[in-house]
Amino acid sequence: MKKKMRVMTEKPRNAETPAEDLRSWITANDLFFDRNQGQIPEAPIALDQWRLEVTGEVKKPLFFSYEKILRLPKEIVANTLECSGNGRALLTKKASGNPWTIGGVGNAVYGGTLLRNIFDQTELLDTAHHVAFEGFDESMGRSKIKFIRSIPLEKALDSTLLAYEMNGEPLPIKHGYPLRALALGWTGANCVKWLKKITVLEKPAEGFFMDRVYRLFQKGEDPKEGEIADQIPLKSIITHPLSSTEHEPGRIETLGAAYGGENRIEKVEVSTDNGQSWHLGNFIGPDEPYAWRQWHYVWEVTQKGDYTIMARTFDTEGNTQPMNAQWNALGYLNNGITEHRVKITIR
Ligand SMILES: Nc1nc2c(c(=O)[nH]1)N[C@H]1C(S)=C(S)[C@@H](COP(=O)(O)O)O[C@H]1N2
Ligand SMILES: [Mo]
Repeated sequence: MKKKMRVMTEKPRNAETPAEDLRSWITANDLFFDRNQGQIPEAPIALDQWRLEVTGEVKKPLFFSYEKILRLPKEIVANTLECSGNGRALLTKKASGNPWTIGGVGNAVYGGTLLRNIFDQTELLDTAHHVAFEGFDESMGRSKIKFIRSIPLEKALDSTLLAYEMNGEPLPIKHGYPLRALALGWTGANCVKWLKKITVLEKPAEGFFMDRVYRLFQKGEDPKEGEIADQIPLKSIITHPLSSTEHEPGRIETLGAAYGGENRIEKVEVSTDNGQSWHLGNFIGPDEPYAWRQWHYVWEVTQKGDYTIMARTFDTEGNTQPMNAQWNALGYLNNGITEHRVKITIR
């Protein structure tokens, strides 16, 4: 199945899900996008050797065995995970990084325990403000820079899952076996895989993966001054028809997905005339917090010619997507309507 993925780099492995495989509410584990800064562990770590360390601004540092994690209250949560760089290749002005089109996103049902259940077993000190996660994956280059990321304590206590299952299977190796963090509704970089250590901090973690990347800044600006990419922005993708395809006149089933991180999706509108008129799409499939909504719109087309299809979504607070993405040096969070349009021919 791996063959179907669009591989951008093999070492480290970065590959996107083909658009046609984004038409299902659940993205199958084998088809779920791969995003790695370092090496995917070659073999699953022996569970009796694995430990999760919890340390830092806590009254009592803790160690959890896998067994002990399984004994904590279980939660099953649908979550759409997107890489901050998804859509980068669709930007009209080039930005550096992997050339994701729309397939750096997927939706899965994760089983695990809420991070707050871990902290229930110790006491957070008054100085606790951020929570850092460290994986046991090894970096690729000689740099040996560890993938360490932190999130604010509020997010950690409110809606962060430690996941050990993905779509009914043990978390696959490439997605973080045996345990990963999932800051629900936030971009992938906030969701550390192969978790081994959680450190409660006074201030955000520092280092390459906090300060140089996953921040929004312009060329020439200090990355560290840029805002951290946290929540997944409001966005819609079109998964059928695909760009540069030819179709016959008649009924065309327009398909796509809309998502917005922590925000709930209210409606989707579709345009088949390059944004001049908009029609309400219909939702299909489940409606769960943090998960995308699949939609369709049946388009009756009689005239031959070239068409530009666009989609835009609105959340329950009335927010919508920008017509054009807000460009930044590393091309993060592209949710522009124009950038995600699809051009087809009716012949
Ligand atoms: N330990 C570790 N966790 C990590 C990464 C990594 O390189 N190492 N990459 C992050 C990024 S940038 C993304 S987008 C997601 C991708 O998760 P997935 O491989 O399950 O799709 O994992 C995140 N967690
Ligand atoms: Mo990412």
